[in-house]
Amino acid sequence: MLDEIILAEPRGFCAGVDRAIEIVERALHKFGAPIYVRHEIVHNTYVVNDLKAKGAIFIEELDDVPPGATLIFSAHGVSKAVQQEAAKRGFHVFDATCPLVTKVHIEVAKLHKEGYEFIMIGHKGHPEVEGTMGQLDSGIHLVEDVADVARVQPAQTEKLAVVTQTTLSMDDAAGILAAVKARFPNVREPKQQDICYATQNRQDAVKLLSPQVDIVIVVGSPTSSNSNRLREVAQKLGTESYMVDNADELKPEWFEGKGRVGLTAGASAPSILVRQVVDRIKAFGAVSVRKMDGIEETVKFPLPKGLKTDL
Ligand code: 2E4
Ligand code: SF4
Repeated sequence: MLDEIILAEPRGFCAGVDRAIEIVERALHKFGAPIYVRHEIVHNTYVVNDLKAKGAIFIEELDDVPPGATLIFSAHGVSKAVQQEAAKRGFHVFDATCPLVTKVHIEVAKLHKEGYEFIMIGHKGHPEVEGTMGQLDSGIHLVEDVADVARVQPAQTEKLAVVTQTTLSMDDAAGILAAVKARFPNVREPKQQDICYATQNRQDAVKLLSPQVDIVIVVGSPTSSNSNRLREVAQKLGTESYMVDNADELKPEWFEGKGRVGLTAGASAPSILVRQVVDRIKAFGAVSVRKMDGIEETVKFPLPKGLKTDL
């Protein structure tokens, strides 16, 4: 019989997502609609639809942005080529790239000047990977798994550094990094690893939660890397786990024969969706809701110049 819902702590919005959404909202308020956004500001259907309704237009190609428009880069970051093209076309640009992604970009630029080549651990085709790899014309080699590490062919191995996507599985990344270090023993690692605090905290919370429950539900959109990783963390611990974009995707049969339900949300999933999911699981029979103990996040990033004044 369905009994308790246990909420992972922390879950949901991180500081980078808070900031990115606020940049779009403030730009809409200050300059009026339309505001163009390159790529989904964060990978969440609800967030994107909400901003569309307020006057944001989401595009992938700068060709689709009219002259003189205000353009915002998504939280995942952009390549140098996109940055330069936007400047050349004279758009009024605000950069909503998460500062923790920008930190990786800066590290790449700095080490490149010192003559380094890079192994990047990440998922091919993800916009953050395209943005980070696009900080240089060449010299960043992408590895997605341990098998890729055996295949990668840097031009030299004296000056080789590792960078990663910010939202990887901590455990998968550790395994791939070990393979990189085994093949290239003098590879340089980031002082503080690139997987961000929010990714780590949400995965750690799911690790604590999973053994206490019969099923884990992750609120997140299919394109969200960090949300997918949360579902995998629970699954790898042997707990049945599903990711849903909204409450309507919950299937009653998932909860048959289950007692406790663990619930978390990716860094891009708003709390309103979590509340709706809680209500739906209660309608299926859950009787109580409890928050897990967990660390409190206090990270906050400043807004860009030009959007700081109060709404
Ligand atoms: C930028 C960097 O990267 P992911 O697919 O997890 O992005 P999402 O938009 O779901 O989450 C916010 C975000 C943005 C995370 N890291
Ligand atoms: Fe930034 Fe991490 Fe949030 Fe991504 S998940 S937006 S890197 S704080």
